[in-house]
Amino acid sequence: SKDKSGIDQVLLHNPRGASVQVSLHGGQVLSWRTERGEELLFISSKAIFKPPKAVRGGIPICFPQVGNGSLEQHGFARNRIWVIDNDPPPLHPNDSNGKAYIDLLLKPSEEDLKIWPHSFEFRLRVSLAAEGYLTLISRIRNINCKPFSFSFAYHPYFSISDISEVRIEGLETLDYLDNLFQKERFTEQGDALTFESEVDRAYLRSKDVIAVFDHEKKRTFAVRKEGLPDVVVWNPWEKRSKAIVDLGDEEYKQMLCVNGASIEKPITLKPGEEWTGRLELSVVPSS
Ligand code: TA6
Repeated sequence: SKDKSGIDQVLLHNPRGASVQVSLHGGQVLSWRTERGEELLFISSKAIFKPPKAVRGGIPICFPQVGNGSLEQHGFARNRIWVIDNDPPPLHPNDSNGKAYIDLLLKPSEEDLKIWPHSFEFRLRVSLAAEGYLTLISRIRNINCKPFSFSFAYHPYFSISDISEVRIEGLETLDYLDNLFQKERFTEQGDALTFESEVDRAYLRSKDVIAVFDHEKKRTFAVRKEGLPDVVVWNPWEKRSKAIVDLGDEEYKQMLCVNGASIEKPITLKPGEEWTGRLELSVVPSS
C-alpha cells in the first residue's frame, strides 16, 4: 500500500490478526495493533507524511547521529527512502513460528557520503510474533576501508491514555544527562518516573527491560533492548508542544517516547565489522 504522499508501506499480519505497518520512508514503523485492533503507537494528527522530514510518531530510527550535532537532527536515516530486500535471510528456525517479517535496506547515496563520508549497509528487520510482540533488529555494517563511529536510537512514541497517569520503572538510581539543562549529569532519585512537566533525558547504562505502566488503559508496555545501553525519555509537555508544528497542542498528553539508544559512548566499527541493536516491544494487560 501507499501513504498520503505515495510512499510505499508494508503491512505485516500475524495469524491472530495483530498487525504492523512499516513505511519505506525512514524504515519507520507507523502502526502496531493488537489482535483486537487496538493501536499501540502514537501518530500525531498533524503528522506530515512527506520526506525529507520524519513522521511525528511511530518508531523513527535515529542514525548516524542522535539529537543535534554536525548532521541534521537525529541523523539522516529517518528521512531517506529505504528499499525492501526481496530475498532476506531466513528467520532462525527456533524463532520462526508464526512470525511475519520484512527486511529493509539503507545504503548511503552520493549526497549522504558528502555529509557523512562513511560507506555502510544498514539492514533493518521488523518482525511481528504470533504473540503480538514487535521486534526491530538493526544490523549496520562498515563496508568502507576506514573505521567510523555513530550513535543510534529507536525513538518509539507510545500511545498512552494520559501522561499524568503513566509511570516508568527500570530507571531508578541511574545517572542521566538532562537535555533541558545543557546535558548536565544528574542521578535519578525517585522510585518510578512520573510526569508533571517537560522531560528530555538520556538515562545511561540501564538494564535491558524498562516498563511503562498505563493505569487508565490498564496496560503495560515492556521495552526490551540489546546492544543499546541508554534510554531516552521524552515528553514535550505544554509549552514545547506549541513550538512543534507537526504536533497538536494537546497531543503531548497521549504520547510518551521511551527509547533504546546508544548515546553516551559512540559505537565504532572497523572495516567489515557489523553492529546489531535490538528492540522488542510487548504489551500486557495490567490492573
Ligand atoms: O529524544 C528526545 C529528542 O531528542 C528531544 O530533544 C526532541 O527534540 C525529540 O527527540 C524529537 O525530535 P524531532 O527531531 O523528531 O523533533
